[in-house]
Amino acid sequence: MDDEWQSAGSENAANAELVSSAPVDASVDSEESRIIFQTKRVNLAIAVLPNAFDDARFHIGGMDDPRIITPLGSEIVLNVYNQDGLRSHGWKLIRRTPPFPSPEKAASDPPAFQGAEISHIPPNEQGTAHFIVDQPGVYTYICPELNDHDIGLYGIWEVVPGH
Ligand SMILES: [Cu+2]
Repeated sequence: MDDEWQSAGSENAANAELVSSAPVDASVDSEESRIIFQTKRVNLAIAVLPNAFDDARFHIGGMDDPRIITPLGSEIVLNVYNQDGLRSHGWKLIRRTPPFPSPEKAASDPPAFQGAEISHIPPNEQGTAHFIVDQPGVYTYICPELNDHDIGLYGIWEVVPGH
């Protein structure tokens, strides 16, 4: 555990680079703030970055809370790096889309797909989720931890039938 802590600095720098560049096998449309995957194996690195006023954002492919588009049936491997040094965060994909009736309601929704959830990531730690998007539709990725902020932290995830 001690070794892990000591290397956390350089690891975080490498992770920062990972989330600033375009994911493999995806096209990044920064004007529309969206990332479009063409293949059915999706590897996605997400950083949670702190904002002022106790807020945070999901940083992906150099964008904040972008729309993510994946083909139906894709197998997703997601790594979430909590780079907020003060607060715990999490990640969850839900069926509900904004506007949300209340942050609590959205946070307590079940994950849209089995495994599409990382409930608790302490400061400077990371979590992994592995799931298959086997139903087309429009979903929302959120932070389910409400101790520190409102539901401002979210983005849209679209699952589209293959071409
Ligand atoms: Cu959070």
